[in-house]
Amino acid sequence: MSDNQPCLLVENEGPVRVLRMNRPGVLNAFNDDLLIALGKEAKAAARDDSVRCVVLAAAGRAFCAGQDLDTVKERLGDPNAPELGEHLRKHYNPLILSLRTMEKPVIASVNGVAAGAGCSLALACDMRIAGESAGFIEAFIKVGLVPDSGSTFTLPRLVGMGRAMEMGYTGRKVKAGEALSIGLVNQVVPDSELESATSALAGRLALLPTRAIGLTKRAFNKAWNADLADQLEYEAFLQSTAGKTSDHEEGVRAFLEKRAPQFKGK
Ligand code: T3D
Repeated sequence: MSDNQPCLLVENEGPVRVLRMNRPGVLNAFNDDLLIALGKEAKAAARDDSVRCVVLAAAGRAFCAGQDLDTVKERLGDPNAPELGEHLRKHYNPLILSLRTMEKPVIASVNGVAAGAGCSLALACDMRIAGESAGFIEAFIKVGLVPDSGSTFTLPRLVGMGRAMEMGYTGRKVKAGEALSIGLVNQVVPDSELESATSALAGRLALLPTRAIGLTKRAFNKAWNADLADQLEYEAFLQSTAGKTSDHEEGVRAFLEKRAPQFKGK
């Protein structure tokens, strides 16, 4: 909670579920309440068939400043405090896995700085749309830690190992323009247009064949570690499933009847 406000706001825009982090006074740094709420709502959105796109967004001038360092201060010197690895296993890792495996599109709407695990959270989403004042900081090194919450996995796959190592070693801020040029974000828009541009993108994605998007996500996830023969076989397996969906039938009929398709996500 911040000032008796919920630390996470859950908003529905038709088939789009917006999960908005709401601790603006500390740049939406993660305390346990926020991590638990995000983990719970990510799972709920994944299960809810009426939700066809999920947006992670944030209140105030930043996206998320990573782990709340005030809670870390409380742990310093306390031999009974939860060990960092255990804290990751309990809270961060399940959240990142939920986002990466959820069979619907997940967008990060990055309104300002995304630092440490906040940067990892944005990287775990399927796409990133950023305001001009957004910045990405692998801040872990500044507090003597290693990138976690999936950054060592997602970052080199997005920008290449050399750039990922530079970001991880130095913790320098990559601003929105550079982030776009190196493939870290999909789109940069003026800050004042971030909400409307995010809604437009999410709304478009939510009207597409959601089952096929979910299967596409599975295929891309597996391809990151697969060999070609295995991946070809996996594509064939997934296509058998996609080919049985009503959205596939609707897409083909709409094409032949020269009309816009009405996908239902089934
Ligand atoms: O614990 C585990 O389980 C391990 C997991 C670790 C994962 C991690 O995320 S480690 C990395 C933690 N995050 C950081 O190290 C980032 C710390 N923050 C910053 O470096 C800067 O705040 C930013 C670069 C993000 C933004 O700078 P700036 O100048 O725009 O804002 P600011 O003035 O520094 O911050 C504004 C307020 O937010 C300020 O509070 P105040 O002075 O107004 O009362 C600041 O203390 C607070 N804040 C910012 N980040 C955090 C924070 N408070 C607690 N924890 C934070 N991470």
